[in-house]
Amino acid sequence: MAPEQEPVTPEGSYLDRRAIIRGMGLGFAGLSTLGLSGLLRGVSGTGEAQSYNSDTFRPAIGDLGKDLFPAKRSEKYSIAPRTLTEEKIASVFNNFYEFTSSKSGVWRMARNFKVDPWKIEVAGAVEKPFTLDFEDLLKLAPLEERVYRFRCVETWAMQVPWTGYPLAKLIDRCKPLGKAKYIRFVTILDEDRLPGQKDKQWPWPYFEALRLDEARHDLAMVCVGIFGHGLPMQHGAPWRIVVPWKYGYKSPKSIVRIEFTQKRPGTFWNQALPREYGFFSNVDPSKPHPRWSQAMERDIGTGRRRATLLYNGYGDQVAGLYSGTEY
Ligand SMILES: Nc1nc2c(c(=O)[nH]1)N[C@H]1C(S)=C(S)[C@@H](COP(=O)(O)O)O[C@H]1N2
Ligand SMILES: [Mo]
Repeated sequence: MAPEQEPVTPEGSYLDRRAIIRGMGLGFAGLSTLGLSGLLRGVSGTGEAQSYNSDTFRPAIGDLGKDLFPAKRSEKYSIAPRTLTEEKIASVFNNFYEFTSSKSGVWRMARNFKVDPWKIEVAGAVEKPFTLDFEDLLKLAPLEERVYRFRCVETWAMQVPWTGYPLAKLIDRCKPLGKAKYIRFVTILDEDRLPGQKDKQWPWPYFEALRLDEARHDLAMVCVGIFGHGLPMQHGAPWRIVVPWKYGYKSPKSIVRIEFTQKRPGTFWNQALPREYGFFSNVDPSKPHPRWSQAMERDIGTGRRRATLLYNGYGDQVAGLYSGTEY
């Protein structure tokens, strides 16, 4: 099958016909047949005039913490022999259902979203619940840049430089009690500003969770930037989680609440489509999704297909988390 003929199967229900059709028209097919220039001219299918320019990836936090970017790149995490995905590709191809299920439509809808002020509540099994300002979170630990592989369950993949620090630093700041076994993330709920949340087939707000030992793994990141600057809204401003050995939906965007729990929390995609999405969701080429194979993936930058790597290539570092456990 020629690359431009291969549809992207959406994470969401196959009943979501509009997204499937749009995904086919403006997903990989759009990138390869229209070319990027088509997207740059703002080919949206909706007649909108907004077009791609430097505003497209403007940090949604504005000048806040500007002196912290770009952060020094860590040499510890190589993606060789792969190469970086270009920003102009990654910033116009997003999953952010709060805006729209159309991957090519998120950036346009998200560009004027205000993320100031932004508070983060810390609750559950902690010494003392408290609230953090985004600025406190931004300055909680030194920022570094890490280039990671990133793999969506829908089979598209990219390699991008994320800016942030280990999630373990934030967990320490939260002072979870010894009985805490999981960390839960809840993302923003604002139906007036997030039109996708009017779609009641999904259990808003978006929520995700990790086992605490997974969350404390050095690879798991608090992410406040991408491509050397603060996050633009389409990537989950003002902050998100990045967990590179799991499918992309385990990396929640635009978080407003963190909770520590003893019992395993539910997750958005598991609640929406329990037969399709589980809790651990580690990248695994041998475990097909009920609607498609996971053996291969497609790089959104090169358009090329390649074999999916177990744990997205991070097995040496993370496989030990799952030996003899419930996974
Ligand atoms: N709040 C929120 N976070 C989210 C999602 C979402 O729809 N809402 N989509 C997830 C999915 S399915 C993927 S693949 C990644 C995509 O991240 P990117 O758009 O920055 O590449 O974000 C994840 N985080
Ligand atoms: Mo995804």
